[in-house]
Amino acid sequence: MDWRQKIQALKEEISQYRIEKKDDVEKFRIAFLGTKGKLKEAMSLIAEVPAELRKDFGLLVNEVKNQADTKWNESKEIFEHTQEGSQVDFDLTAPAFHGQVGGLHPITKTKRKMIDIFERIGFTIFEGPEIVNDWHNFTALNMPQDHPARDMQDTFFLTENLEFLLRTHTSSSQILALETKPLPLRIITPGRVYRNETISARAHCTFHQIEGLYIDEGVSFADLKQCIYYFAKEMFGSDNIRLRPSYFPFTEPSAEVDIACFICDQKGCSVCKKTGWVEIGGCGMVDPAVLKNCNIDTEKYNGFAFGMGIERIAMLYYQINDLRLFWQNDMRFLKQF
Ligand code: 2U9
Repeated sequence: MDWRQKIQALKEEISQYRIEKKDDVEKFRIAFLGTKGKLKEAMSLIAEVPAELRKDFGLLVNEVKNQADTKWNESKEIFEHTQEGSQVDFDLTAPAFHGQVGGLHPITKTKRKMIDIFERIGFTIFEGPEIVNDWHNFTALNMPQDHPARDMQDTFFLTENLEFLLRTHTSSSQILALETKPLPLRIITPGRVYRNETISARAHCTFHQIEGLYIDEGVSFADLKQCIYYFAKEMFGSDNIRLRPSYFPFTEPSAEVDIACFICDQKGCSVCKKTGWVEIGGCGMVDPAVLKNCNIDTEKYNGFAFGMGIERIAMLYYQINDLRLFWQNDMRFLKQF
């Protein structure tokens, strides 16, 4: 054994030494730190060390001395109040077991990642209540009385008169912000929403959305497009997206946003249903009727809005094919994130 191996062995011996009762503390000191102890012995190894390595030797011996000092001091503290000779049946100087720590749910992780992206371009978070009235969820959003989303079958109404309900989208929070916050306004509204759907691999009665709203003077569709491009690039690493004309009562013009399928590289797969494109959300210029409902001067202000389902983004990001997995709390699934 050369000097390095001998010091290494001493290090190991110190760490393995079991101090189980008060007497062992003094025994440990004598064995390692005493005037005839093993550290003194180790120091005499210097005779074997070539001159150019003596600095390394000094550092190593010092490290071992500190290790022995720490173990001795900690043990002294532990056994300070115990009787001479009293014994415990476990090693109080052994390193502590740190146990298992939990992790964040994939929906929380996706939500935080999405929020980070929008915060970087000036959006701030606005959170509204989950129980809302008809005005905030439907009427102010230009949804006529006969709009299908108002159907009793689709919405969880809370009162017989259909006045209060569980929000079906976070747009209700956007209305609240428009009514209460000064302009210009640039907000995102992350949160849970409720729809009376049959639970399947693709639908659930509750899910999460992030909607965005930007109201200022002279906002253009090009601003909206850049915002969506930025999100797609930051979230999925690609801004190969397309906007498909669509219809929503609260935006005009409206569009659905698709991203080029990165799972099959647009060759056609089950995720993009062989179309090469996957939908990630919807957007549009806020309909002036909605702004008027919130007493906003539409001669001066206009803006854009967008909406996305967090589960949908998480499914694409992590390549998960069944929405129900998010709710089952199966550790085999959750441990993967
Ligand atoms: C105000 C004005 C306009 C929010 C918008 C969408 C388009 C949209 C869906 C995406 C997937 C809902 O979760 S989803 O099913 N959303 O397509 N949402 S524009 O428009 C607003 C919101 C508030 C005052």
